[in-house]
Formats: sequence, structure tokens, C-alpha cells
Amino acid sequence: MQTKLSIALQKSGRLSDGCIALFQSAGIKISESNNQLLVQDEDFGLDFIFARDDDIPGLVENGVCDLGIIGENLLQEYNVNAAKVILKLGFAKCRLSLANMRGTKYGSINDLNGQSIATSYPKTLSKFLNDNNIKSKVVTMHGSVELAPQIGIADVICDLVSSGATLKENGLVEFMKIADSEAVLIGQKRDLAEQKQELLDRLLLRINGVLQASQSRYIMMHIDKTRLSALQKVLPGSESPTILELQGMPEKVAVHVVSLEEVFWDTIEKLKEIGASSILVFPIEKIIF
Ligand code: PRT
Ligand code: ZN
Repeated sequence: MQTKLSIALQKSGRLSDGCIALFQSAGIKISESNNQLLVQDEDFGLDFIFARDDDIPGLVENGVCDLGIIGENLLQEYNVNAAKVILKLGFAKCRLSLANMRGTKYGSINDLNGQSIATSYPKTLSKFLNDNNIKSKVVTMHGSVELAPQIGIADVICDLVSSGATLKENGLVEFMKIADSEAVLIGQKRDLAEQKQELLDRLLLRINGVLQASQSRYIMMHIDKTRLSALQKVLPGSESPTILELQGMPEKVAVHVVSLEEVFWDTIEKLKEIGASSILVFPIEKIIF
């Protein structure tokens, strides 16, 4: 019988697209059947179970699924004992922050004493308040937390923020971050059976290859031979570059380099400043070290 790993994914929500894209890039296609709770991938040996994100920690903790993908914020809130983070996945990035009405000035964290705070993450918030010796009233809401101050339910909110647009639309200002979050692959703390572990190692090799590649860029440029040491200062995260002669231009070389970091416009500007020309920057599909 084929060894299989079961993995719980969010059925529909902010994690879904990122999960499908991640597996697709790793060469594992999840068929797009909306109403199925279980989709099997025969080629690689994965069973995908679709659930609400809130149910995923329990599915992994109770051994119903070997693996799951959720936001770190949820793992913190559920304080799951038997599950561990295997890998940070770099998507669905957000932060859990405190925000209050624009115009309300909070000088320090102590100003939260005696205030009421609305949140969907009561355990995480209470732990933060206890750790900081603050006494506030925690009001649990399961949605529309951003409306709480306007309708008088609470003075402050503690909610997830990504672009900040929701806070702005509701006249709120973020004044303190409690935690960062991104999608994480979780699994049980206890050891997997040998064949399952081998399958997980293969899966991790693929996912790591995709994650590494997504941040990396392949850069090609022409540069004066005398400027090669300056180039290394501009691209310090690069693997050893390949240097090629340019026909008819003895003073210059073509440099090909893999940068393991995102290449931003300011780096391109610095390359221009040290005399690089014909600069090409390519995305990389996979990197296996
Ligand atoms: O139905 P189900 O229970 O499965 O899903 P859900 O509605 O509980 O969760 P969902 O899909 O909203 O979020 C799933 C996960 O995505 C969260 O647990 C986070 O890890 C992650 N994530 C990333 C976010 C956000 N960004 C985010 N911006 N989750 C929620 N938000 C909300 C936030 O609560 C606020 O209402 O988006 C609003 C703020 O967004 P900005 O861009 O306006 O700042
Ligand atoms: Zn949920």
C-alpha cells in the first residue's frame, strides 16, 4: 500500500490561494473541486483535507492529520501542545496589533490599564496583558472587531493587520504590535513512522526549493573588471559569480550571479553607480542546494 501523508488546509479564506500556489510550485497539483473535503494526490502521496482554519490545530494535535497549514497567530491562540511548527512559509503575513480611535493619545502601554479591548484572540491578548502586568477588560468578538470602538463595545481593539486599510477606514490607529504572523506548516511533535518521515523529507526538499527560489534572483550584467570587488559589496548575499569575457571589450566582463535575497530598485541603482550596464534580473523557479 502507498505511504500517504495527510495535510489539513483551509477550505476557503486568506490561506487557501497561498497553499494551492505553494503546492503547485512544488509540482503537486490540488484539483480544484470546491465541494470535496478530501482530495488525494496519487503521484506524490498526499491526502488534502479541507477544513476551517480554526479546526486545523485540533486535527493535527489529535492525529487525524499528519500536517496542517495555518497562521502562526492561530497556533499561538490555541496553545497547541502536541503540534510544532515545521516550516515558516512566507505568505499570509500579518501582525496582531493594538489600535485605538484616531485622536486618542496613549503615551505608554500602562495607559491600557482599566480600558476594554475587543479581540478575536483573547488568549494571546490576555497573555500579553499578564506578561506586562496590565489590567484591562478583554471583550471577545468573532468578527467585525474593527467596529467595536465606534459602537461603544470597547475602547481599543486587538486585531490582525496587513495593509492597514481596515483600520484606516474605521478611524483607528495602530499603536502597538503584539506579534508577527505568517502561514506555517505544522506537524505532530511525536516522531512519524519511517516511511512517512521519508515522504515528509521529500516534501520539505521541494517546499524549501520553492521558498528559497521565490526570494532569489538571477542577475546578469556587464561591468569593468576593476569594479568586481565593488560589486561584491553591493551584492553580499550572492553565490560566487560566473565571470565571462566579452568579445571586443577586453576591459569589461559579463557577470552572472545568483542573489539569495530579493533585488530591490535601490540595489539596481547601486549597481549602476559602480558602472554596471545591461543589467538583467530574472526570477528563479527552483533552487536545490
Ligand atoms: O472560515 P475560516 O475560519 O477558515 O477563516 P477565517 O475567516 O477565520 O480566517 P481568514 O481566512 O480571514 O484568515 C486566515 C488567516 O490569514 C489568519 O489566521 C491569518 O493568519 C492570515 N491573515 C493574513 C489575515 C490577514 N492577513 C488579515 N488581514 N487574517 C485576517 N485579516 C483581516 C483582519 O482580521 C482585518 O479584519 O483583514 C483585516 C485587516 O486587513 P488590512 O489589509 O485591511 O490591514
Ligand atoms: Zn477561522
